[in-house]
Order: sequence, then C-alpha cells, then structure tokens
Amino acid sequence: MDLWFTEKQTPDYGITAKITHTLHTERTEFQDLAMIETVEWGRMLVLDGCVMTTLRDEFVYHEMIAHVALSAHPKPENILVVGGGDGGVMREIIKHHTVKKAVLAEIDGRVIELSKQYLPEIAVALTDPRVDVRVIDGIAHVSDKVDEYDVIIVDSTDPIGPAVGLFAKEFYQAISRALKPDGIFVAQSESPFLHGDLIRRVQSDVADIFPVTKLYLAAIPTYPSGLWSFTIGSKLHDPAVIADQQRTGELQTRYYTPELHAAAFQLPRFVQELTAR
Ligand code: AG3
Repeated sequence: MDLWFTEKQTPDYGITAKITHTLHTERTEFQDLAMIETVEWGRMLVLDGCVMTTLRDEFVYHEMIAHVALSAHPKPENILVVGGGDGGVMREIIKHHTVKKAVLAEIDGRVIELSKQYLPEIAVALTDPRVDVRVIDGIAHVSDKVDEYDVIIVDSTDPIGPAVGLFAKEFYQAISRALKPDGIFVAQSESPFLHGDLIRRVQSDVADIFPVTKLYLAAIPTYPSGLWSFTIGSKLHDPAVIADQQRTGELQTRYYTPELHAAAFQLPRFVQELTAR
C-alpha cells in the first residue's frame, strides 16, 4: 500500500514521508495529535499537522536544546522545561549529574501519555525520580516563580495555536524573573530560511531583557528547511562557552560535542543579519 504523510511547511512547500501505518490519531483538548510509522524517519509525532519529532533525528534537537544551556551553566541544579511533553529534552537534561530537580510543564497531558506509550525511547526520563512532570500551563507556572531556576528551556510547537504565548515578550520577562541571577534561557526559534522575521523579533525581545543574547543552529532534517535555530538569553554566563569541561566531556551524545557547542554559534552571514540590533 502506498500511504504518504505531508506537512505543508508553508502554503507552497512541504515535506512528505511514506508511512507504513497510523498508530494513533485524536483531537486532544488543545490540538490534533498523530503517531505515525514512517519508512525513512521511523516513528513520528505530529501535532496540528506539524512534525514534532521522529525517532531517527530527534537526538539532534533534544541534545542541542538541552546541552548548550546546561553546559554553559557552571552548576545547573533546578531546571524547568516548558512544553516538551514527549520527554526528549528531559532525557538529555538528566545526563547532567549536577541536576537535582527538573520540572516539566506541559499543557497537554495526552502528549505525555501517548509519548510514553508510542515513543518510549524518547519518553524514558519522564519516570526518573529527579523529574517532576506536571500537566499545567507553563506560562502560569513561570509567572508565579521568582529566582527559582538555573536553566529554563522552552520546547514549543510553532508560534500558532497553543504556543503563541510562548513567543511573547511578556513571557520572556517572566522567564527572566523566574531565573536565578546567573540563569540561562533557551527556546527553539524556528528556521532562518522560513521564519526570519520571527527570529529577528525574538532576538530583539530577548536582547531587551537578557544581558547576553545569542542564536545558534543545528541541522534537523525533518523540520522546515532542515536548518533550525535556537535563541539563548543569559543573565551572566556566555552561552557559547562551556563552564565545566569535565561534565560536558562526559556527556553521552550523538550530535552535541564540546567543539560543536562553540561552532553552533558561528552563523552564516544571512543568519547573522537576523541577529543584528
Ligand atoms: N518542537 C517543535 C519544533 C517545531 C517543528 N515545526 C514544524 N515541524 N513545523 C519539538 C518538540 C520535540 N520535543
């Protein structure tokens, strides 16, 4: 049988994958959710028609959103992940032995439950004793906190639907308050090829709030255009510099390396322009 899934990444362009079967589909309280088995990329989680993660390339995104911020921090102990219900970011966070507690604030409990069921390789850490999984609105959680976290990671969907507020300047302000005086914040910030205006706006909003603001890149084949950006805001530490060489050197990873940490901040000229103030 010839079954295909297409994400329309723009009105005029998309990515298509042959699938062997659909494992699950439902309309949750917040979004359309699908688990599908693809031939090329393995099992895939799709939210509102957008590829969230696949078993074959998830390591790139999850390692790069977690290890840059955590390695730039000298002693990351209390961590918050907003979104990230599949658990991939958590799996990477708990590789840092300094971490005492990591809170997951995911608004859609079905993403957590179905990831545990269908993506156990990604969701493994959700049962770790250091991980506190909460089905709550991350925006409300962050607004309640002052001086609480060393690192806050925003693993959101695209800035449409339930994730719009996660790209708002007020949210970045609340994140800054919720962070300790040397805290670091990182968020996925979409594709330089397709979402340049968004990257420009996010960089400028974060730079209004955080003394150090940078952008770094990773290659994620199943995301729109394949080139993906992360915006990082830091109150004190330079996010491009590894704080504890030994801890970072010990990480078991497949994409992230100490050399790549520094290299990821080296931007092509057209991307540099998106970060100019
Ligand atoms: N976060 C989603 C990245 C956005 C992908 N966008 C798209 N396919 N249009 C990924 C969640 C993984 N933990």
